[in-house]
Amino acid sequence: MNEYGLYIDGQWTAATSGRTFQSISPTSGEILATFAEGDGNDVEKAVQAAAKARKEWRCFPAPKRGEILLEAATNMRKRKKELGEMVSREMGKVISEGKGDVQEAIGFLEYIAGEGRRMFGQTTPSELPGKFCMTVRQPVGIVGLITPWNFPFAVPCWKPGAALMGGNTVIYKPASLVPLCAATLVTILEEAGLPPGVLNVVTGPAGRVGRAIVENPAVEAVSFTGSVSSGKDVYARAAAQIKRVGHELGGKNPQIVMDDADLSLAIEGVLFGAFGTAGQRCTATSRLILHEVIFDEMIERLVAGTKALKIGDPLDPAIDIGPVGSEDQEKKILDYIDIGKNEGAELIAGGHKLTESPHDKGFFIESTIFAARHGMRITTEEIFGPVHAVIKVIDYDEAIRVANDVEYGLSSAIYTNNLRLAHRAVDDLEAGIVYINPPTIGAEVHLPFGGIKNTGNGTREAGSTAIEEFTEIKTVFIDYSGKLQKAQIRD
Ligand code: UN1
Repeated sequence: MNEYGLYIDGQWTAATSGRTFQSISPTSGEILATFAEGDGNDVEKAVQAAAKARKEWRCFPAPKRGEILLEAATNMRKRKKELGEMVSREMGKVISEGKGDVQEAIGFLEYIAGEGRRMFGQTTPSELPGKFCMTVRQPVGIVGLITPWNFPFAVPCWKPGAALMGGNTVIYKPASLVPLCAATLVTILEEAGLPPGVLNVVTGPAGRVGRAIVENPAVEAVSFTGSVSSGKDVYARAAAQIKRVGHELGGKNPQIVMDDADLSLAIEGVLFGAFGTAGQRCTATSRLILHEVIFDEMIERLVAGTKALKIGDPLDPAIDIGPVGSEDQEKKILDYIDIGKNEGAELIAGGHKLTESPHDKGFFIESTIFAARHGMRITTEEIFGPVHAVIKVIDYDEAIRVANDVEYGLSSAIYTNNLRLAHRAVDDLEAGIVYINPPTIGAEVHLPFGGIKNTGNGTREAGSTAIEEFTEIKTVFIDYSGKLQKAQIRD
């Protein structure tokens, strides 16, 4: 069985404590590999390596940084099937989505590699003659990146990809449920030519490794994807040192279906949005908000569609839904199913853990639907699992009011053929992402990704905004007039 150390200064090394942990398949309980369990001492070593590599990487021409990322993308493309299977094995999403995860990583690396030849600043006239004004982008410095387990290749490419492109050196803490995918990504970047010390990986628990990264004074910026409660903790600790933070903290994403919508399309959309990745996406459709006129028909079709979903081994292409990510994850989801029942929501599909063979060795939960009332906990709190709440409304205005009445604002969707309502929804939905007639999942990498309210703090990953999170703007004035000119000083 494979054993992996921490990746510091281009070397795989044991943790200072000598401790290890294992990556375990959520499907079968099989141990996939053993990893070093780092702590604050290891973070300090990683920071020293990042500090040493900083100057060389900063001076490495941006187009050449892009070439390394493009080479990594090309190698991932060649290995897409193998890497997709690794995602399915380690994280549990079905193989089509495992390959989709890898495709998203490839797509983003290809996109961001091109940023090496853009990294645009501004040029603008001066208020004085013989003077020139411009902005240039510079690296932030050493950045800390903390990634989630639900997209083991895609999100780790969004963050390190953009951070490396920006010329930063990186301390990277992958989620402890998917260290094998993280270690594999590192080897791909190393083979593509990333110099030692530029990307340093410290695996281990969030409470020790994550906190040490956030609190290390040499780490100048942090990018974090996770829960609102962890995000608040990261934000507060970083604020004490006036560090820049980029947050993506989840969602409670609604799909509204109006009375004029194409109902077949809306059903297909919600089944994919709610139960794809077993509902374990920040963008998962966790609420279906139905106009009362189409409510009964939609419920009937939704329940039939949900019951037809096949749950099982994510490597089997005939399977629709894999296991949930871990035992803790399973417990949290089953607790929410109890909460839904106790608060009086009507369980209309699923609701149970599957315990018979072939599901007995993994964390399999039936795709679950509640008919609920807005305001119940299952309609406002992020569950991050295959549990979906349906809410009846009387009209567009109530649909929007319900959709917006949560602390999150990541993704949202409306199904309607009414052009006027579609445009109004773009204005009215409080979310970073709005879909008109697709589900809430499936954002494309060349567009900004992120949310408002408690989902985010103003940054956007991916797209043209990705580079903004990881660069500082420097404003430059060049006076070629040969004399002292005083801006603003005049009558
Ligand atoms: C996430 O769930 O953290 O839009 C990311 C989507 C994917 C990314 C999800 N492209 O569903």
